[in-house]
Amino acid sequence: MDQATANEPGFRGILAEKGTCIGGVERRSNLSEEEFREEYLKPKKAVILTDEIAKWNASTKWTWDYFKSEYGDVKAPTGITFQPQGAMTIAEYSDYVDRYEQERLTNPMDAIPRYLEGWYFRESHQELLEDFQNPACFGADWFATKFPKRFNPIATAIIFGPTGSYTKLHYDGQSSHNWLAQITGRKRWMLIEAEELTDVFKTKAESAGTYPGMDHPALAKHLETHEVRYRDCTTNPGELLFFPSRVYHQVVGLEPTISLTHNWFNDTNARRVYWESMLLHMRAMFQRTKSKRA
Ligand SMILES: O=C(O)CCC(=O)C(=O)O
Ligand SMILES: [Fe+2]
Repeated sequence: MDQATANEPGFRGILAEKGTCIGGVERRSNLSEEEFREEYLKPKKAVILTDEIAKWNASTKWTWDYFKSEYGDVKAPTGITFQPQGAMTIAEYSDYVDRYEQERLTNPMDAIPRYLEGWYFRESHQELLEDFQNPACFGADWFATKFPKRFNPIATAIIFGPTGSYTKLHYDGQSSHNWLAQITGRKRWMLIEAEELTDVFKTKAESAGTYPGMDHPALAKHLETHEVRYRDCTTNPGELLFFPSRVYHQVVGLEPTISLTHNWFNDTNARRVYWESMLLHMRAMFQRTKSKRA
């Protein structure tokens, strides 16, 4: 199993202390669509692809210096474990990360750093789409091929963070599948199947991270009488992690990192995605009507 080697605020959580680690995540290369489907997608199992990113322009092009020089003026939101901290330009954020890393070396810090948790560039900077491809073994992404365009969450984002930047336990919106490409730096992951936590996080909002992460009192209580099993893995530069719909994940950067994340779906999670998208749409409509009436 991968060993932690750096400052890891995210892993001081109660699950690391009281949960049960059941191993890492398999690394595979050269997977066919059929193999991926049978061995990972259908059994709802995570996998790390080791030979995908090397095929992309992004593997050599997407560096801190590249984004700073070519996209330095672009503004993106920053946050600390989903709490918004305001927008910064990529150049400002890159300088912030440099300073943070300097200070971290001379003055060990407990504070969780600001994280550029998602630059959703897909519509505003379409040229970046040339620098990567959907892994062929995943097959079609139904958000692109079968979903009404106006409801498409367009959930493709570049994430930048320093050592110790951290995303608290959640699973991804609309119960989509996810892949995350580790372009630079390493991240450590804790992955937990939703069934392990159904008695803990009761609402959709809680599952999506609108709660105090592992500090949720229901989790501490649950762990007194139940085993919660998790997987522990590290994504290295050049590796792409797939994890299926409704897998909780908690993530921490072991170094400064650049990652690309994408949410997708197909026949295996279509029902959930359509259902949740409809609920989201109805909720938004209801809010709009309510605010008009107010
Ligand atoms: O990389 C991270 O910190 C979080 C990534 C994540 O939650 C995702 O890609 O769904
Ligand atoms: Fe996520």
